[in-house]
Amino acid sequence: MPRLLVRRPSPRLAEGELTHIERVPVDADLALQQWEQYVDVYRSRGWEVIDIAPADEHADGVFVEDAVVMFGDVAVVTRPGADSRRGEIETARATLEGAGIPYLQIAEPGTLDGGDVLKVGRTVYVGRTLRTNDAGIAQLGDLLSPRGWNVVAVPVSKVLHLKSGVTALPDGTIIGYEPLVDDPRFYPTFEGVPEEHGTAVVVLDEHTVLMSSDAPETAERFRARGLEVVTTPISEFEKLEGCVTCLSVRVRD
Ligand code: CIR
Repeated sequence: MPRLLVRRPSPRLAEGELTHIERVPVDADLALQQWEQYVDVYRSRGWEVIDIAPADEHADGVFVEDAVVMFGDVAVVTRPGADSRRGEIETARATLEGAGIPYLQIAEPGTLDGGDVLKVGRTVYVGRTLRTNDAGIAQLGDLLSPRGWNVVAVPVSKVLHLKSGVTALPDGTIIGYEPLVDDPRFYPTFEGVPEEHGTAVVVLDEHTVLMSSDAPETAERFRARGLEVVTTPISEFEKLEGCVTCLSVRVRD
């Protein structure tokens, strides 16, 4: 059974980091409701949900993808690039230990946010951003090459994380909203989408993707390709530069 690691939003969510967008008020109750709906999408499809211990002192702790990335059945625990987020990894590590998931660790001076990591087959694109530095990318390469993964660094300057700009469909097509992508030529199969919030999809299975309900035209386009598209509202997280990928870590069988 696939497993999903999540962490409930902190009551301080509205104080989360912002880099590329203006701060607007966040509705904490609505955020909690949206988070519960997001988790239910997976639960109703048979995923086992594992809660990482709350870390309410970390406003951005709900964005667990930044702390842990899965590579097959091994996890990499990151060293988040923002000082305010570095403490999130302790509880994440404890959860991995409790769940019996082996992990590797990014260490100083490396920094890496999981939002900068996009896996397509055995290729691992890693965004070089304000959060992920060259040492972090080099360490990831050293950890993963012996395990058969090919790490490719890509420039990202217009959005917070690589996956704020591009993600991949089940067939490996890389999709992105072009105004937010530094250079689509880095990706062998790039296809543009018409909406900013249409850039992020989570592959639920070979035929199904999960995406924000704020990109209806993009959802229609994916349906026209024969995909099942599940949408969920995540407006309160989008106000903090979060997207549909970053609210969970997917541990697949
Ligand atoms: C941050 O700036 O770290 C949070 N406000 C948003 C993190 C979103 N994470 C992601 O896209 N992987």
